[in-house]
Amino acid sequence: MEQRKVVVLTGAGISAESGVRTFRDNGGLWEEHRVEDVATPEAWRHDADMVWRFYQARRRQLSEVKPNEGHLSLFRFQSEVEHVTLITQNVDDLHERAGCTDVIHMHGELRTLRCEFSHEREVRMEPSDLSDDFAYCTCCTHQSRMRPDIVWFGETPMEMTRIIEAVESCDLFVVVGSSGHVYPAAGLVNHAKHSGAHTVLVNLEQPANAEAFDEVHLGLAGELLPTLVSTWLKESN
Ligand code: BV8
Repeated sequence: MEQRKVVVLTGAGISAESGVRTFRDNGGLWEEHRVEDVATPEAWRHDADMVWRFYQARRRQLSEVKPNEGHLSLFRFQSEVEHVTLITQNVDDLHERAGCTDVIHMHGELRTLRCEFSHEREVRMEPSDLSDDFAYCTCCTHQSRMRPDIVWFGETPMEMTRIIEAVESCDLFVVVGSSGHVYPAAGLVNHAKHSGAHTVLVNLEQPANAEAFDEVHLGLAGELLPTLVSTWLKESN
């Protein structure tokens, strides 16, 4: 039997049990900041220092958190089934640290910074890169300031062509830990359904786009995913 093609899309909820704050839960990241004050190009133009400090604090936090059972279950899934495309809205590196490869970070990454002049990106996680002072590129003759390598509101998500291709050709589409508020990520389930995929949601509570899913599992990703992945592995092999 031809192996199933699987796409998994994760959101902040899969990193919550690792101690990475989500966006819209109580105590979430956005509670201290209005989204439009921080995660937009306008905010960067208006008050780069404040935006920089917001992201530097989250970049420094990466060394304090580690993958949880949810990340490790998805690694097991990706390592045992040939066609698993892992797309994440998250900007942390916990999927990679759990062993996953070729992770599509559609909203960017905290590990890398982007030169404002050349738009080249490089991993910059040395201690000297993590202070509240701006970082400067190594690609230009006259060093340019670097910006967070993050997709802000109003900016185009990364690798959308590849994402749409994968979502429209998969048999199983799984979303883990997302509130379904942010587009185009929250609309990917509709592309999957339209193409005939079976759609599954694993989330702590009903998200905004719950009605789009064939199957809904409410609970903690770290508790639900180990069993669900075992079920999906049996179905796939
Ligand atoms: C774009 C930056 C054009 C990085 C982020 C009006 C209507 C509809 C759309 C729009 C509109 N006006 C503007 C838009 C577009 C806009 C948008 O969607 N706005 C929303 C707010 C209305 N989108 C954009 O601007 C995007 N760009 O549209 O460009 C385009 C379109 C198509 C093709 C080409 C071009 C850019 C969006 C990216 C913005 N950047 N982040 C950063 O700072 O981190 S978005 C931000 O929210 C994060 O990246 C995060 O990924 C994303 C979504 O949040 P979630 O991951 O879902 O997290 P959240 O806290 O919301 O939910 C967590 C969930 O987990 C909860 O449900 C909770 O119950 C659950 N949970 C918690 N703990 C657990 C758990 N589940 C399981 N286990 C647990 N333990």
